[in-house]
Order: sequence, then structure tokens, then C-alpha cells
Amino acid sequence: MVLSSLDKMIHLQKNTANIRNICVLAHVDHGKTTLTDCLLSSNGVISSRLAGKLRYMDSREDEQVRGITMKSSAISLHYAKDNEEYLINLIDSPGHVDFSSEVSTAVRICDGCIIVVDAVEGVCPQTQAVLRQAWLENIRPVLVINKIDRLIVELKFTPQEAYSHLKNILEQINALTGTLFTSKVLEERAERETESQVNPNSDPGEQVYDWSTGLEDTDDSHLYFSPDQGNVVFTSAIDGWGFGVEHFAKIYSQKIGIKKEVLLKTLWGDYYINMKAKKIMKVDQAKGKKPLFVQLILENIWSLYDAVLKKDREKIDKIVTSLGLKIGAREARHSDPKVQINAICSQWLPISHAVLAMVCQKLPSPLDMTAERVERLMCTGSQTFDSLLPETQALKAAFMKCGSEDTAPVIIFVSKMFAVDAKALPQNKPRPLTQEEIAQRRERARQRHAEKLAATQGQACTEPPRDGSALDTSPKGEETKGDEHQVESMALKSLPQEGNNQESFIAFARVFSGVARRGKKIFVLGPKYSPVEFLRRVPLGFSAPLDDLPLVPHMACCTLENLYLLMGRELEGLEEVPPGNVLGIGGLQDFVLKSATLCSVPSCPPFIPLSFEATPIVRVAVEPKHPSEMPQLVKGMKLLNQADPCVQILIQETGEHVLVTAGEVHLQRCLDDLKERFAKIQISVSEPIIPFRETITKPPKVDMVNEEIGKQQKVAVIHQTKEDQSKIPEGIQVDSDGLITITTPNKLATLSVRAMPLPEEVTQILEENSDLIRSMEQLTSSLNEGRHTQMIHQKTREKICEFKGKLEQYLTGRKWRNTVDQIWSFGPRKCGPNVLVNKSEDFQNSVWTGPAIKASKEASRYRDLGNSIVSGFQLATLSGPMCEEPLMGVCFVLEKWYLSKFEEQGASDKHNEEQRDVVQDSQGEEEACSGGGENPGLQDGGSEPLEKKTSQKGESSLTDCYGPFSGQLIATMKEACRYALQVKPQRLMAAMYTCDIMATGDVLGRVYAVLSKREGRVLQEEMKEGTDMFIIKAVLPVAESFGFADEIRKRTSGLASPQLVFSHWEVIPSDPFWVPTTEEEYLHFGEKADSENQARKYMNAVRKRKGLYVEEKIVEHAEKQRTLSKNK
Ligand SMILES: Nc1nc2c(ncn2[C@@H]2O[C@H](COP(=O)(O)OP(=O)(O)OP(=O)(O)O)[C@@H](O)[C@H]2O)c(=O)[nH]1
Ligand SMILES: [Mg+2]
Repeated sequence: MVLSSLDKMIHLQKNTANIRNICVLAHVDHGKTTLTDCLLSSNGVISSRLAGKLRYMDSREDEQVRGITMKSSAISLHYAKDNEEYLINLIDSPGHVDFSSEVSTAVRICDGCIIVVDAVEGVCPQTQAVLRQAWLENIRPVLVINKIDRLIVELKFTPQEAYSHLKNILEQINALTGTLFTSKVLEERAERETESQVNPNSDPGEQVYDWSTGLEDTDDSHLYFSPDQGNVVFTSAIDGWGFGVEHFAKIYSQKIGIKKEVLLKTLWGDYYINMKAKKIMKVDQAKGKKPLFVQLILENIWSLYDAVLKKDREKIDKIVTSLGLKIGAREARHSDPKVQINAICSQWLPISHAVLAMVCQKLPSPLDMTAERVERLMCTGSQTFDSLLPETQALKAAFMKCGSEDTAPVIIFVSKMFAVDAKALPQNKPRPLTQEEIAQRRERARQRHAEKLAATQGQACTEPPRDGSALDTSPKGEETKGDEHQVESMALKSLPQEGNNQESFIAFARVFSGVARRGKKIFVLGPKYSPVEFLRRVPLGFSAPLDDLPLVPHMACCTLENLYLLMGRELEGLEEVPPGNVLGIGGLQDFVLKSATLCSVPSCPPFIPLSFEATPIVRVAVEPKHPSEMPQLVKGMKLLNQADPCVQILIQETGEHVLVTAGEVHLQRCLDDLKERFAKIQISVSEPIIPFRETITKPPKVDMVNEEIGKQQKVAVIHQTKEDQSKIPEGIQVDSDGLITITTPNKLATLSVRAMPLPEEVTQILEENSDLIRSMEQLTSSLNEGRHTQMIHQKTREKICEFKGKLEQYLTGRKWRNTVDQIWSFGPRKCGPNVLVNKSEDFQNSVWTGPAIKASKEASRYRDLGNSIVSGFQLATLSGPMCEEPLMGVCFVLEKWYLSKFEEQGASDKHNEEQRDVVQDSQGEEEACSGGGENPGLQDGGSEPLEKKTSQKGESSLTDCYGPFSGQLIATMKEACRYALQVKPQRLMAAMYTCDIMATGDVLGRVYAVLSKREGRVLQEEMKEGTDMFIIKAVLPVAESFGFADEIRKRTSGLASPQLVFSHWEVIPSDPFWVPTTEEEYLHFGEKADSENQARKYMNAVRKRKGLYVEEKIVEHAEKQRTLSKNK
């Protein structure tokens, strides 16, 4: 096949039914990029000899050096089959966990995916992750089992063993699909049930499947991978071959004379052939019959490998002639068997044909988009499709039709922005000259030459040439100079004005409906845009030019400047892109940060945000080597933020610029990009900043030497606790149970607060539901502001009930009685894993119901000051007393809250507004104030207790020398919470990675050694069936993980490579404040006992980094001096 020309691609883009948008997904190193290479070579993009070696899609230098892909990139291919021509937009994705966000960006704009599995390694953690992502996005997968050659060459399997092994892999991956399917079916069924309760008349015709009847009746056969279904192919990308059973069914049906359909069903599976009777029967193992797959397929491949590896010329020739192939003399004589195998197999079983035919047959075109997927894309958060505006719902038809007529709305999704060198853009490249232009130039040059010649001849009489060469160089020199001028001016014109070697951002996008044309004006919708809001502001629709629209939040208007066909490392300029295609869009960098929805009609909702699997957790602070280069760094970081889907850029309160990345490899890539592309300056990078959480636990039952704390020790411990408590300043009362009672400086209010550890399950529930808590919070605050735009949907309400139910389930017993009903707030940031419970009798308030509507004056007084209490709690949970890290799993109970009479008087004439009857607690300080401003009722009382009012007027009786009262309350509440924590056993929590390591038996010991050195804990060890590989699952503190992957790789000579994924927070059992108190402890740990205390080490490191006071004993008298041996 020749290099498909641009015109051909443009032509193919218009035939939507024959477009396939697919991505290649797999665990790291399973051969995605190599497979892509093979597919590219079929289009002549690269030569077939280089396929598998070049890794064309790995265009970055570090990708080539490290041998892993770091970004997803797209290329368009042409494929012809049975008189049909297809356009395949192929996206190669990275498999390394650190870059899983790149997978999300690819999956969103595809309709199908190729899941690649290494035949030796089988199903790996990332295989599971990508399969789940494909499910979540509702795209259809096909399976490629790659590296079959390793079964022959490395594992030296017989064909029969290989068959069982492959069967095993298929079973594993189908089991995975099964679990995903059942969980999804069950979820959907539950959803449908609730929906049918809400809306009994919903149209059943809309449903793709009738889930309501449950699992038994749902047809799931099409979901599973099976070679006879045609959705599995077996390949060796490195050797350039691959096949599906269909290929052999066709051949053998002619050869043996059995119907192709029968063969298709029986080539895979336990069937054997009775050659004499030409009958296919079930395999009876006892008789030693081989399955068809072994006999007719694998044995042939095995014997070819055998012949080539043994250099059996005769046999090779026989095979080649029997297959009717022609092998070039160079390959046939080549000493490397790989070259020979490649030459023979790539002709016999061309991999690109096997894979692309499967893609075209089994994966859907953009026209086959399911209603389910469209609805999922359009419904953000807790919305359901029926709750959208009718205009918005109408867009569903446009999605499904994928029409290219002028009336069709243009809908484009940008899934990421990627940076390219501006010089690489097609409009900036010197374009090859056409024949006419070359002729013109030649003509011009000849004229100039003649003129010059005439002039010099005229001059020659008066002025002889200085040297002989002048004559023949001058015209040529002139001409090149002239050309240079031209090129320069051309380049100047076409390059963006900011100057040379600029990074230019291209949006990685897909047209879902309508035709994207250059110069078209289009809306850019941010993730928070709401069509409802648009209609509120522009009620009469819009007929005016787009530029004249009033300002609508999260919406901008821009022009599609440049459209590109993505061709791997190259871009080709396009005038228009029909629907259903993947494309690049230039000129959006000022409008789109990372992803966005572009639409020509304002009723379009933004697409749901991409779901990222990895949590960014590794943070470093960066600064320029030369302080004067700060502006470049800031600019560079902004560009980096735009170019990477998952990196986060923060400026901390300390002024540090912080980079948050998904892992070590990602961090390295970000730093390289920052140094070499975006900032182009020298930077210095801090040690990784490890996040911790602070919490409290129940008092321990055993001491540090694992002995039960007896009476004597108890006394010692109590003594120690007393000592701790003595740190608490005077004027604060602490009872034996840890209840802190504290009064504001102006003595007007007294608070009693207690801290209790939450059960682990509750903390987990809170973490899982943080989105729900956030939307509860948004809802209440929008109600508070008097906006009733956000209706609580039935589903959300149910979710809230379920959430509450779960909390109640775990918060049982006398200690927690009624606690759930009394939850007042969550923190930090109002959605974190800590709770504030209000048990004060004077004032009841909870997140579930809002304040108790007791219209008494007293209640309203408490309610107004409630915000300060909540703010104090938010501040306390944001940074704990140990090392100013956020808290986790702590419940603060406000037992009493007493306001003195004086204050009561001040507030007594306050009105009780209806508006303020809604939940007040969740309002932030500022909101509370602005709410007050809107409210005329609040302004007439001179003794308004709200902070801002008093401070504005400066005359209130409540402004005393300690500052505004509500401010005092915030500070006091914060203090109370901190002291309440300090009287309990405090602990640090460490972020933990889960880590999957695959290693062979002989390096297992070394892997364990590295793990235990780094405080890792092995959870499980399994032998991979049929191989000598072990799979180890372990957890490892993030704090100990730096260099872990490298160390493992080095210690095992590259045989094991771990994948680290953030999993959870874990309490570090040791007490950071612990000092030995008993005899045994002294004996065991020595007097200083600081070497063993991991928690203290971490705590002090954080405190040092933050510039906090560190209580450290400097070694005064070393216990033992080590003598260096002399012969060293
Ligand atoms: N033996 C054998 N090796 C293969 C085959 N396909 C790929 N490889 C090798 O596997 C290694 C990884 O291949 P890549 O194509 O870079 O893998 P990838 O899935 O793109 O890796 P990431 O993008 O980093 O996730 C390379 O060394 C390839 O040469 C195959 O069919 N057989
Ligand atoms: Mg790759």
C-alpha cells in the first residue's frame, strides 16, 4: 500500500459509517506502540523493516530512551477491505500508571478500543484498569493477545501447552469483564427501578437493553472475548504477524472441505477433527486428540519457528513454497533468524490485516453511538437526563445522527491540550514548490543573471574585478541571498508574532456532530457552564452576533482558527472536519485550559469531566536557579499545567511554587518539560513533599515493648499525659475525659469541645462520599443565597439518605447515640473526612435538616454566630497541631456553647428573617456577610452581632479591645479543637501506595529485601499459572517510595518492575510524642529512643520543612564511639 495522500483522507472523513475511532490500551510494555508501528507500516508511514523498532508514536526523546510511552497521540490510517474503504483514527496510549490520565483523554474521544495483553504476563493491574475505563466510557473493546512468540522462544511451550495457556488468559479477562458487567447491570437496574418510580410513563422504546428484569435475562454473550466471536486476535507484533480464527477457517474450509461457518465455531475450543470422516467432534482428552486450534494453527507456526531457529534451510524453503510466499534474497540469507521469521510471517499472516479487519468488523462507527453513552456524556454530577432542559434533551438526536448538514449543531469535545513546536505546524513549514513556481523562479534567476552580467561587463572597462572568483559567485550569491530574504519574510509572516521557537497548543478533540469549519465562531463551555443559566441571562434566544452576547459565566466565544489532521509526529492542515472524526484544533490556548466542550448552540451542556484513575500525590517545590528568572518559571508552569491533563500547579501560602504529579516518572517528565520546553531555565527542585494526615486514636492497650499496660505503667502514662496537659495554658479547663472548656477573650462565650476518633469505616464512607457532601453543601449555599435554580433531584435525595443510613450503621452504641442527626459540618473545606457534632442544648443544627425552627430570639442569636464556630472547626481540621497537616477521621463534639447575658442583650432586638431559616451553618464567612448586606432587616439594629457590620460601623457595643466578636469565636473554636486533640493520643497517617510487582522466582528474595527495607508490607503472593512468575501485591508508604522502582529494577537486573498506585491513608502505629516511661522501654529503646520512632521522624521532617519549631535533642554524650578500623 502506498502512502495515503491527504486528499484521500479528506475524502474518507466524509463517509462516517466507515470511520473507526479507536485507541490501543494495555498494561505497560505489553506492546501497544510496537503494534501501532506495524499498523502504520501497512500505510507506508514507516517502512516495514523499521516497524517495531522505530516506535514511531513515541516521538519524545525521553519516551525513546526509557522505552515507555508518556502521552497519547493519534494517527489516521487508511484500510481497504472487501471493496470498502475505511478511515481508522488510531490513538496509542501509555500503559504506565503515572500516565493513566492520558488514557482517559484518549478513551473519551473513541468509540472502541484494542486491549493488548502480553501472552506471557497475562492480565495485569493496568489491564484491569483500562478495561474498567473502557466500560465507564461505554466504548467497545476487542482483544489482541500479543507476544505469542515468547511462548515459543522463551517459555518453550508445546502448542498444546500454549493453547491451554491462552485459554487461561481468555478466562481471566472474561472473568474481569463479567464482574464489570454484573456490577454495571445491577447498578443500572437499581437506577431504572428508582426512575420508573419517579417517572412511570418513561418510554420503554428508548432503552437499549431492558435491564429491569435482571441479570438472568440480559444477553451478555457479545461482551465476552472469544476467538469464534471474531473479537480476539493472536499476534506477535515484533515479528509482524497475527491472525484471527477467521483467516484459518477460510483456508481450511477450502482445503478440507468443511463449511467455513462450522470451522469458525470449532477452530477455537475443545474440538478435534476426524480427518477420515471429515467430521468435527468434541475432544476426548483420554484419546490424546489435539484440539483444532493446536493441530491446524499453532503447530504450523511452531514448526516454522523451529525450522528458522534451527536454520533448517530445506524445511524453510518447503514451508515458504507450500505457503506460496516470495522471500527476498536479502532476508532469506540473513543470519538473524528474527529477520527471516519477520519476512516469512509478515507475508503469510500480516498483522495489520488481522487487526484492522477485526477493528472494522467488530468496533462501532460514530453512527452507532448508543443512547446510553450520549446520556451519560450529557449529564454532569447528580443530574439525570430527564431533568435537562427540553432543548438540551433534543441534542441527543444530533449526537446519535452525527449529521453533517448545515443545520446540525456543531459539537466538539476537547479532551486535552498538547504542545507542539510552532515551527512544526504545517502553516509554518516551508512548503514544497510546485512545478510552475520552480519554473518562475528559474526564469527570474536567469533574468537577474543576465542583468548582472551586462552590468559587470559595462563596469569591467573601468574597474577590473578584485579577484577572479567574483564573476562566477556573484550571481549565485545574489540569488541565494534573495531566496534567503524570501524565506525569511515568509517565515516571519507565518510565525506567530511572539517570535520564534514558541510552543503552540493544539486541542486534541473530536467532532461529535456537525462540521467543524475554519473560521467558524463557536462557544467554549467550561465544566461548570449551565444552559439554564444562559437562558436566564439571554431569555429571548440569541440572534445577535455571538460577540454581542452578555457575559455568561463559564462560557466564552472563539473562532476555530486552524484545523489539523493528526498524523503522529506530523500535522496536516484541513479546511473542515466532518462529524465523527478526531482532529487537532489550533488557536484555543487562551480559551481552553485542559479540556472543554465546544458547541454552536448554547443549549448544549458541558460533557461530564474525564474520570482520572490516578490521584496526583507526589509534590515538589520548584524555584529558578537565578531568582531573576521567576517570571519565566511562572509562565512555564502555566504552560505545563495546560499541556498535561493531570499535573497540578499550586502556590502555597509560603510562596513556594509546587508541582503535584502522579508519580516519580511523571514528575521527571514534568520537570524535563519545564526545563527544556516551557520555562527554558535552570530550576532547582526540592525533595518530594510527602503529604500526611493527623488523627487521634483510642488509648493504646499495650506499651511500646508490646506488654499490656499494667497498673504501674498506667500511672506512668497518666503522668505523661498530665505532663502533656500541662502544656495547655491556664484558663482552659480540661476534664479527665478530654473535654476542653474555653472562653473567648472578651468572656462573652464559653465553648466545651471534645475530640473523638471516628471508626475507620466512617472515615472511609466520608472519603467516598466527598462529592455528595460537596453537592449537599452547594445546594444549601445556593438556597441560602436565595437561588432556587438547583432542584434537588430525587436520585440525589436518595443518595443522601443512603449516605446517612451508612453512617448510622457504623456510629452505634451509647457513645455515638444521635450523633449522625447532630452532624453540623464536615471539614476541612466543608467536605473532608472529619465531622463537627453539635450537642449543645441551646441550639440545634444539622446538615440534614438545617437549624431547628425554633423562632425564639435566643435560637436566632446562636444561629447567627454558628458560622464562626463552623469556620473555627474548618481551620482546625485544615491544619493539625502536630505538623500543620490536615486532619482525618476526627469527630469534634461541641458539648456546650454558652453565651453570656451581655451578648444576649446586644442581639435581642435582632429580627428573625425568613430567609435565614435555611441552613446557615454551611455558609462561609463572606457569604454570611453579603447575605447580611442584602437584608434590610439586619441593618436597622445598631447592635448587629455580625462581624462585618460591627467593624464597619465601629460603634457597636460588641467591638471591644479583642476585636470583632465573631472573629474571637473563630479563634477560640480553633484553639478548643486543637487542645481537644492534644489531650488524646495523636497519630500521624501516611499515604500508602499499592504496588504490584511481577518477578521470577529467583529474584523474589531481593524484591522482598527492598520492600522490607522501605517499610513495605506484602499482602499477597501468587504464582502465575503456567509460568515461573510471581505476582506480589504489597503496600508501601509514599514517603519511602522514592527511588523504589529504580532500586527494584537494579537489584533484579530489570526483571521486576513495580507499578505504584496511591491507595489509602494508614495510621502509623507509633506515637510521635512517645518517650520511654517503663524500665523495659528504657532497656529496649535507650533513653533517647528517637532512632526507632518513624512517626516522630516524619513529623519533625514536615515541621522543619514548614519552618516550625522542632523539639530535637542534640546528642550530648554519644553512648559509644565507633573506632574506624585501621586498614580502611
Ligand atoms: N517478544 C516480543 N516482544 C515484543 C512484542 N511486541 C513488543 N515487544 C517488546 O515489548 C517492549 C515494549 O513494547 P512497547 O510497544 O513499547 O510497549 P507499550 O505497550 O507501548 O509500552 P508503554 O507505552 O510504555 O505502555 C519492547 O521492547 C518491544 O520490543 C512481541 O510481539 N514479542
Ligand atoms: Mg507505548
